Amino acid sequence: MTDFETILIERRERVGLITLNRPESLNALNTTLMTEVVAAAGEFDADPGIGAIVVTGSSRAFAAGADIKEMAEARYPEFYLADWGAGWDRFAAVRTPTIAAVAGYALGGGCELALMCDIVLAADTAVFGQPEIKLGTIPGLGGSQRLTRAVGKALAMDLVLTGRNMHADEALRAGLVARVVAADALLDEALRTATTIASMSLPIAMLAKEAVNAAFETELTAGLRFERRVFHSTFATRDQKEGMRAFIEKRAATFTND
Ligand code: CO8
Repeated sequence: MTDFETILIERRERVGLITLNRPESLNALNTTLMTEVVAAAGEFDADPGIGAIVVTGSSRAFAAGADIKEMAEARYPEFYLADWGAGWDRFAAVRTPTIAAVAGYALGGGCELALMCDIVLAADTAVFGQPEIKLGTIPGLGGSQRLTRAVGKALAMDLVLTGRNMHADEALRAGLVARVVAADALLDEALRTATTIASMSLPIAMLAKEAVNAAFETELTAGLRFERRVFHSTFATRDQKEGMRAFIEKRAATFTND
């Protein structure tokens, strides 16, 4: 895999690990980092040997937001013409299941990057927030959209309008986070969860992800119909046969992504 400047990449058996690595700026999301995360996630996504992707930061910060120093003097026409930030859509569109392992600050674009992932696991040190309003701007990578769908209007408005921080326990209660663990157990927990997901049939996991995501984009009747069609389609795979036969024969299933 390509050498990167702002991230570290590892492959742990069937799990791809992306570690944001700009410690001097608390992993602020600059254009290079965006390009590199999108490239690394794209390479993992194209590799059927990878069944889940974990994105993490440091113990101090998952990411403290978009890089304020990079964008401070930008003006509307250049941002608009470049459709600045749109590259992150390619990360959000990755089909392989993704897990954000969040310790420390996940603010602004950092919180939004976590929300682009399928599962957010948090250390008890994690702090989430959308402080953009304090900088004279608003969230631009999903903080008004994915956050609102994750936690509801009341809390999203509270966070986006006051710019206050939310600790891990509140994020757990609000439904932004799936699980909170001790900080020193975070990466192990994320890798364990990713390994579990990666032990499933990859095409079935991708279909499951697509079906859950459809709940955010369709009304209920269309979503239920989509789910049923996808459920039916799983019966076209050998992995469905293997999974059900293994259950009946009281043995562990061996999936082949077929
Ligand atoms: N951008 C650039 N540099 C940063 C950022 C950032 N977001 N956050 C921290 N840094 C830098 C600091 O400037 C400092 O650098 P230096 O040592 O050179 O001064 C270094 O990281 C360490 O930071 P602090 O000294 O401030 O560390 P503290 O422990 O005192 O404070 C905080 C930590 C509370 C996290 C503090 O750094 C902070 O408030 N950071 C900014 C948080 C923020 O406002 N984030 C939102 C940014 S805007 C955004 O994310 C918009 C996303 C939408 C993108 C739209 C695309 C279309």
